[in-house]
Parts: sequence; structure tokens; C-alpha cells
Amino acid sequence: MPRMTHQRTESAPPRLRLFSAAATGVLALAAALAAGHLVAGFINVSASPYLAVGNGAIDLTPVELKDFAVRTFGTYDKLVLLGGMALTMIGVAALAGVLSARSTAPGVTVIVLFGLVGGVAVYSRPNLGTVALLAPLASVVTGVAVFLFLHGKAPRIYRQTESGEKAGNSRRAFLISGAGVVAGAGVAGLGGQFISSTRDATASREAVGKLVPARSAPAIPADADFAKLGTPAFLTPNQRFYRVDTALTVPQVRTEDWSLRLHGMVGKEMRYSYDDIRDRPLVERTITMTCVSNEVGGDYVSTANFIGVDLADLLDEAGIQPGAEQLFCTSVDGWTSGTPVAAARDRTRGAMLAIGMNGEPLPLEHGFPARLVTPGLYGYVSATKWVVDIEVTTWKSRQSYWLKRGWAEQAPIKTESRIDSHRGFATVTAGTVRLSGVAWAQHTGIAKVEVKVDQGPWQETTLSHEVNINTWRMWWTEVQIPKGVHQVFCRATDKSGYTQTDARAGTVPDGATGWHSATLTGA
Ligand SMILES: Nc1nc2c(c(=O)[nH]1)N[C@H]1C(S)=C(S)[C@@H](COP(=O)(O)O)O[C@H]1N2
Ligand SMILES: [Mo]
Repeated sequence: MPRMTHQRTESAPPRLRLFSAAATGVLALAAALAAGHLVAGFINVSASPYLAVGNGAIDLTPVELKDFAVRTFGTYDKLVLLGGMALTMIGVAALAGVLSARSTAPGVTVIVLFGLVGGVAVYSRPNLGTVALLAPLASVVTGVAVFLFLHGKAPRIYRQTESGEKAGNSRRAFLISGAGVVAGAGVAGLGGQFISSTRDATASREAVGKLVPARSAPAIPADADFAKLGTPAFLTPNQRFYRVDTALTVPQVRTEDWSLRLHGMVGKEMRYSYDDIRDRPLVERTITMTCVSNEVGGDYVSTANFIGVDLADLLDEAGIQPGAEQLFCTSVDGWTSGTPVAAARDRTRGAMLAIGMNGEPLPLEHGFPARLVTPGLYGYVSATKWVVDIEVTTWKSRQSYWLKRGWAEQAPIKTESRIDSHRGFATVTAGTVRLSGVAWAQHTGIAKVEVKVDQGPWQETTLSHEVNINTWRMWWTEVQIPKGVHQVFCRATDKSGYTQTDARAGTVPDGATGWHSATLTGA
């Protein structure tokens, strides 16, 4: 009898049960990703194949889709991306497992293909060397080994005539092997996470201590905001400051490893260490930053006291050659921006190389150890975080990250206003209703903010104390809301005399326009 079984097996190989087959694929995937993450822990967390593919996907995503993701999921856009990737990979792995019910070839092929994608993604990361390829390699080797091992252990279905006969592979043995793989993958994945966390920049940031500016920003007066009436606080706490960047994992740069190279169309190439910057007399400026992806009424606008040095000082030390047009600034993670040289040198504007924010060293997510901040320009052209290189050049010779993706070369922040006291749809007691909000026109200044109810006349609002023209300004007023459904609008006029247009424009290529409104139902 056993001999017969053997013969039959050779003529028509036994099949893996559906569930075991799928599980084999998924577990091999988990083991592969965990092994890659572990090896990446020793090199650079961005070498983790999963994260590298995610980062690669972000760079390859079409502008419209990225804009949609930022608008729809906000700061969670990256979690959504990673989650979507995980679900897709699990699906493909399960399918590969099922297709491998009789032969291991499809599964092995899929693992190798996944490995190739991971390898290409890691290889194309700008901040990783060739050693980083060890991580996807570890993934492929582990994935194939675990797959073959589990495939061998999985219970099989033989022809009906032999039903009842056991070929030795019990479900129990398979479950135990599977559990072992899950545990191993868990330990490897967490281990990778732990090892990479020991190289993070938190300790370096703590070691910086307090940054004391030689020239502090003027204290913020109490009437700079109407927080009690529903506006944001004038200074945004660091934890609540909006965050926008393409980095899936926050770059970890220790002060001792950081330096800034300033080169290109300069008289003398410069290189600054962290201490070179820190030891200078530091200035502090209150600046409102805005993202070009901010929709009308959006939250991608925040204000902080930035501490650092004048960018114009560094540029003067290097000596800018005639004909220079842009500062092509590169982050440690390869992201780039192009800042107009004229704006960077304009001392009335006060562009900074910042190392501190609201009295602390820059938070890691906001660019520790150093970033650029240029009042009046959207962040994507002026505010490189984790900045390590500034090349003085022309517009023609270099194209920065978002320019390549269809956004504008010149990106002054547009004059905008927002209603904060009421968002979207709200029910109010009919009669006198207090409205409040915020307006900004950085480097020009806000002259007035008006509101109107339905097609009624524009009514001027009370403005908060102006801190400086590079910051936002709060407003409040009272309007009459009769019973029923009514729409309230706001619009700002800046100190150049420009009044916000009601013409709606999307964020691409140089910032949204239109009036913000809220729908109030008087009851
Ligand atoms: N390295 C790096 N710097 C970057 C970005 C980025 O993606 N990578 N995004 C820019 C954009 S679009 C904006 S609006 C600001 C946001 O700065 P914040 O996250 O500190 O608010 O950072 C800029 N600097
Ligand atoms: Mo932005």
C-alpha cells in the first residue's frame, strides 16, 4: 500500500489545502518583510524594503492623487498608504500561495519579484548606499526559505481513493510551524524597530539644551488672538504645528553628523557644522508658515517663534555671483526645494536657517537639526527640513521636487482668510451671532477682514493686534442671522490693497483661492 501511494503521488502531485496554501504565502511574506526590517535596523530604517517601496510610491504618485490624499486623509495619508500597501501585498501573497498548491514555483517567483521591487526601491532612495541592498536580499532569502519550509510542512489532499490515508503532514505540525514563523517574524520586526530606534536623533536633540537667542522676538501681546472667541492661539504649540513632507519615517540626523554645504555660484564654498551655527548670535522671529496644499478654509497654516541665523548672512559670507537665481536646497532624504535668491537675500523679509522652534531645538518632524524658513513663500519652495545642501544656481539648471510634478516656480503665499468659530454646517440661535477667524497675507500684512451674510453687504470686522506682517491676524465680529439657513462668507484685504477674489481655484499649481464660508441655520 505505501508503495502505491508513492506512485500516485508522482503521477499527480498532492495539492495543498486552500487555507494552508494561502497561509504559506502570507507567512512567507511576513517573514520576508520582518527579516528585511531587521537588517535595515543595522543600516538605516529607510532600507527596510516595505518603507522603501512606500517612499518610492510617494515619489511616483501623480500630483492629483497626492493632492487628493493630503486633502482627504491629512496627516494620515501615509498611514493610509502603508495600510493599502499591506493589504495589497497580503492579497498577492495569499494568491501566490494558492497558485502554489501543487508546485512551489509560483510562490518562489512572486517572492523574488517582490524582492526585486524592494531592491529597486531601496537602490533608488537618495540617502542610502549599496550596503542597504542587504535588507531586500535578506527579505528574498528568508521569504524563499520560509516558503519552501512551510510548503513542505503543509497538509496535503490526495486523490479520493486514498482518502483516509495520512501522508505524515498533520495540520497540527503545520500550525506549529506557522506559529513559529509568526513568532520569529514578530521578534525580527520588533528587533529591527528597536535597533533602528537606538540610532535615532532624540538623544542628540535632548543634548542640545535650551537655545537662547541674542535677539528675542517681541513678546506676543494678549490681544494678538481672540482664542476665547474661537480663533487659534497666536503661537501654535510644536505638537500642533501642521506637518507636511514626503518622508514616511522621520529622518534621524544627529547634530554631530550634520553639516550644511553652501556652494555653486558663490565666491567661496562654505561648510557649517551644527556648532558653527549654534555659536553664532541667534535671532528669533515670529513667522506664520503656510502649505500650498492648504485648501480654502484648511488647517495647513501655523505660527511659531523660529530661532536661528539670517540666511542672508550665510549667503553674504559665501558671496553670491551675479546671475544666481535660486537656492537649490536638498534635504538629507533627497527632497529638494528652489528658493528665489532675491527673497533669501532680502533682509526685510528675514529668511532663516532655523535650529529652534518655540524655545526648543527643532522637533525631529520639523527638521531637526536645521531647516529653512522664508516668510511669505509657501513651504515647498522655501522651507527645506533636515537641510544639508544649498546650491546657488539658476532656474534652468535645476528643478526641485514639486516643480518636476507640475507646481509653480514662484510661490508667494496668497492672501487668505478663514472662519474658525463655525465650521461647515452649524445650528445657531437666531439673532446676533459672533463670528471669528484668522487671515494671513505674509510679508504684506492684513489691512481688513470683512464678512457678509448671504447676499448682504460686507461688514468690517475687528482685527487683533498686528504682531508683524509675516504672521497671521485674527478677526471677530457680530452678524444678524435670521431663522432659517444662511451662508456667511469672509474675505481679507491686504496692505497692498488686494482683496481676496471669490473665484475658486484649486491648490495646484500655486495655491487655492476663493472665499471661505460656513452654513448657519438660525433656530
Ligand atoms: N525635507 C523636506 N522638507 C520639506 C518638505 C518635505 O517634503 N521634505 N515639505 C515642505 C512643505 S510642502 C511644507 S508646507 C513645509 C512644512 O513644514 P512643517 O512640516 O514643519 O510644517 O515643509 C517643507 N519642507
Ligand atoms: Mo507644503
